[in-house]
Amino acid sequence: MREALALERALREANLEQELYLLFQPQFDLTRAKVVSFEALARWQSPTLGLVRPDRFIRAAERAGLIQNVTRVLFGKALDALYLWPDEITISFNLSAQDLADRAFIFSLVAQVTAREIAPGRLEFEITETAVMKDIDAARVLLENLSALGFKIALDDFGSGYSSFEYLDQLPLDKVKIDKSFVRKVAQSATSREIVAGIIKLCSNLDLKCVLEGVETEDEMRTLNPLSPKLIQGYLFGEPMSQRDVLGLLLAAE
Ligand code: G
Ligand code: G
Ligand code: G
Ligand code: MN
Ligand code: NA
Repeated sequence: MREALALERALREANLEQELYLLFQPQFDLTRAKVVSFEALARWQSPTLGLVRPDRFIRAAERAGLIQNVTRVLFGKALDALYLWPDEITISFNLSAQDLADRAFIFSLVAQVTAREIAPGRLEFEITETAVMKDIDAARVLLENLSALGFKIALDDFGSGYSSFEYLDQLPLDKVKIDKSFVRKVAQSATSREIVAGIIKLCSNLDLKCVLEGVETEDEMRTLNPLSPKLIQGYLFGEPMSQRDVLGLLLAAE
């Protein structure tokens, strides 16, 4: 509790523009053998607390009523990064439950994209089931608006928590990201293997892209290969990296 309050206080006093930054993790297309996208992953370098991970400070920001400031700053940085990437490379940006609950706020992000003349199709919003669960009708309408504008929508952490197939049916999704806990279990469990194979097949039938998250080793990749995955995000293909490293990687791939 004390720690949580300390976190909120440090966040209130933070210079967000200076202390927040993004790392970018590649999504690799196995069939084309190249990186096609990066997920933006937030970091907070606090002068008092050191490096804080997003699973701690995003929730703290929500409690402190600061999440919109945090998201606005991060989104600006995501657009800065994207601006320097080749047109065919896209970026995924995570939205929190509170971000998604405020329609006007989401449209202020859209306005940032429009003002900078960035094609909406280069941006994918990652949402989680917990974020849409509270009011699925409101979430659906908002996501349909974003989708109609050309933005892509990905359902994150699929298979964990309160996963429901209803979301696949109700939401205008472009992509499903299979939670890394599944990839971890595939080597040990025939059941997990069948579940992952089933989700990949289902996505294919529904015309949804499907990303396997958290692939760390060649061994895991060998176990996964028979399931014909197309998109991978995991340490084996690249850890979250700085914009400088992204640009180096993209240049080397040309
Ligand atoms: O990169 P890392 O493993 O520390 O990320 C932990 C969690 O934080 C992930 O579930 C990710 O979705 C979330 N996260 C990372 N960056 C952001 C962000 O910019 N906004 C929000 N809302 N969540 C983020
Ligand atoms: O597109 P325009 O002619 O307004 O760009 C003017 C200058 O500002 C260009 O040199 C361009 O590099 C820079 N610029 C415009 N928008 C962005 C952006 O979103 N991110 C970054 N990093 N630079 C931008
Ligand atoms: O938003 P989401 O929860 O999907 O964020 C992805 C998280 O997973 C990030 O925090 C990222 O650092 C982490 N991650 C990405 N690839 C791997 C991996 O191969 N192994 C593990 N353990 N974590 C990963
Ligand atoms: Mn994510
Ligand atoms: Na995930």
